[in-house]
Amino acid sequence: MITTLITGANGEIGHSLLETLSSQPDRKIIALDLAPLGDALARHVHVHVQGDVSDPNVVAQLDQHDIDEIYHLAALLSTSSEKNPEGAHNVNVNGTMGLLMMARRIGTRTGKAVKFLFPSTIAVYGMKSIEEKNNAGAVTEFEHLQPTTMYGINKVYCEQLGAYMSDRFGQLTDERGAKVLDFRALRFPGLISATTVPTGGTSDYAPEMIHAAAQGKAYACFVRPDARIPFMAMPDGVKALLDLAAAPMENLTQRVYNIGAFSPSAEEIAVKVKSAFPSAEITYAPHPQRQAIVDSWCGDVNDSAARRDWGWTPDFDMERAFNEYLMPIISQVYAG
Ligand code: AKB
Repeated sequence: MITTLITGANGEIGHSLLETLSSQPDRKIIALDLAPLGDALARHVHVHVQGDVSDPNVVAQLDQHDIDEIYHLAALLSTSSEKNPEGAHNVNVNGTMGLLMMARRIGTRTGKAVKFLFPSTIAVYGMKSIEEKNNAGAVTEFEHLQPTTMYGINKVYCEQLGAYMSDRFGQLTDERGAKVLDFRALRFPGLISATTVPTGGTSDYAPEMIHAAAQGKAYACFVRPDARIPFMAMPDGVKALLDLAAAPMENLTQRVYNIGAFSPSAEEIAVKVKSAFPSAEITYAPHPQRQAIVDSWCGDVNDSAARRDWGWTPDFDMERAFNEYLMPIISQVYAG
């Protein structure tokens, strides 16, 4: 039996991950979220803790379980974090630190390394100008790490915190010399789900545009037509988390991995949306702050380390994401 904790279980990735994990045998799932879980999610979960990940009382409740792996998805996304930087720091940094300490305690108690899967983001990159962004091309994990947002700063720090705790602190303080914490991070692009719409992110214009068109609603895109960042279909995001979790430790040459799928401009997304929904009404009303955030993120990622170390390859390029995942499912969602 594998005991798995999912924080932020009610969020977009949480929904898809829970559905996928629940079909696997011998899994005890503990879900943490601020909000109650809907009936559809609750039936996949063995223990539901409702509360804030940065609350020590909540962590104390979770600590009672001998957890084998943690998918720490709870976070304030980029636009929400700009509006509430202190709250973002509390959830994104203090919440992560509390869970890392808990993982270390559990690993020490059980004598087994707790796997800690951390979704990081392309928000860790910080391009100073469009020229720098265009010249950078597909960035590796180690360049342009000067984020301009609270969220990006929180995430790049927690990547390093997790790596440090895992490589040094986790081992040195365990009397048996055993490894007690196994931290692994993925830098996610903007994720697009057919069944849920994100809130509080800055890559939200792509899913918002698609879901608006599917409902016959007009959409004013909050970035310029030429804005370009990497995106990925949600099933590939979940696959990446599970594949990284399953990779043998000895194959991993780094703690943090880029993963890529496709990198369209907002206009290229709009063209695809209009070909699927010919009556879609899409206009552009760039929001200065949100546009600046998207301009600061990379236009593409180099994910060759993930491909080499744990066999990462996306199932969905843009064509397949639209034709075989988004369009068939989204039409059903709104028809229902
Ligand atoms: C956001 O827009 O904040 C997120 C992200 C790219 O990490 N979707």
